[in-house]
Amino acid sequence: MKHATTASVGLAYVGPEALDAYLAQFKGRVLGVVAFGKKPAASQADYPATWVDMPVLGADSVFEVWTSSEPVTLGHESGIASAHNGEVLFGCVEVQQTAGESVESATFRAYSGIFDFIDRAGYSNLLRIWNYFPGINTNESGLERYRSFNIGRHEAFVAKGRVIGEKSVPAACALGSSNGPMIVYFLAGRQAGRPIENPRQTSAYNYPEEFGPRSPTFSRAMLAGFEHKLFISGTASIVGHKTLHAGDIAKQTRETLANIRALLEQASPAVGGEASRDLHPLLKVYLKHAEHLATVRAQIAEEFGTEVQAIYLQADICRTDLLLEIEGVCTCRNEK
Ligand code: 3EB
Repeated sequence: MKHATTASVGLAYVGPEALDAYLAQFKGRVLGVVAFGKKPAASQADYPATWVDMPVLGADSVFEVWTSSEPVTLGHESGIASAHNGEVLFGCVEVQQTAGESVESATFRAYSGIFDFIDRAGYSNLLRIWNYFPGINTNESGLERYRSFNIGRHEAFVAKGRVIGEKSVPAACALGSSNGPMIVYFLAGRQAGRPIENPRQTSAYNYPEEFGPRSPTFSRAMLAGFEHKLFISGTASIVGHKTLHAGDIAKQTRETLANIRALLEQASPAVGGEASRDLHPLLKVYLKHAEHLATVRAQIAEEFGTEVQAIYLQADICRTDLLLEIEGVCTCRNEK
């Protein structure tokens, strides 16, 4: 791949004690900050910032910090706080479900607003999107909230002229938070990325109807041009379209890591043939049960080494038989 790109994007998971110093290094170049765990003190942040009410395992809180190699331009419109650097735009939005409103409708509103905004801003390619909302497995008016979310998301893609399929669905994840509004944040590019599917798994947009009236709209991974970032979607113990190893955390972890390994293998020719074992993803691990932390941490260290950077959060997963989900971000240094 050849890239005319100059601006690049950085990611770090930073503890509260180190946050101020870290941000000071990136003055004017912070794309966005997402807090997890304990609610952060109100700040007059001059960058997009949001908070997800989701417990961090082994710490009170952690901050996901997206930075830019170039100065960013800030924006705030249609409820979307944003920052962009000429190559990529970070945006975040808090979505309030109004009284009597379905998750489907709130999601449709949020996604339609995001598509309108990124189209106007000139960053029309959604690359990676994170979705967090409470009660993801709860039934509401006869439908699970995750399934209702999937309908609203799908309908917004269609309404805003996005073709659903290989070329134009972002990498994503959707997890259950403890409380609060739906939080959606995203990275969008001036250039399209390259979506990557997993040969071990049915593409999510082709899931059979037993998983809901509308399929989830995401790719398994997305390779973006700016400094060769590989965004690995939330990945779980699914082979084909079926959940495997219900009730067994060790086996689900092994299967999930096999899926991530398969995605790294798929991506490696596209990143200049960098061997998959040379790709070191930063990981964000969601566990349904806090008591599984030690088991999962040990298996991740076995797969990626003890130096692996990973944060652990406690979340509901979108299928009730899944005990964990893992997402990742890799920076691939080789160029072709
Ligand atoms: C799966 O593979 C597990 O709905 O955006 C993973 C990543 C999952 C993203 C989403 C859901 C989503 O189907 C769940």
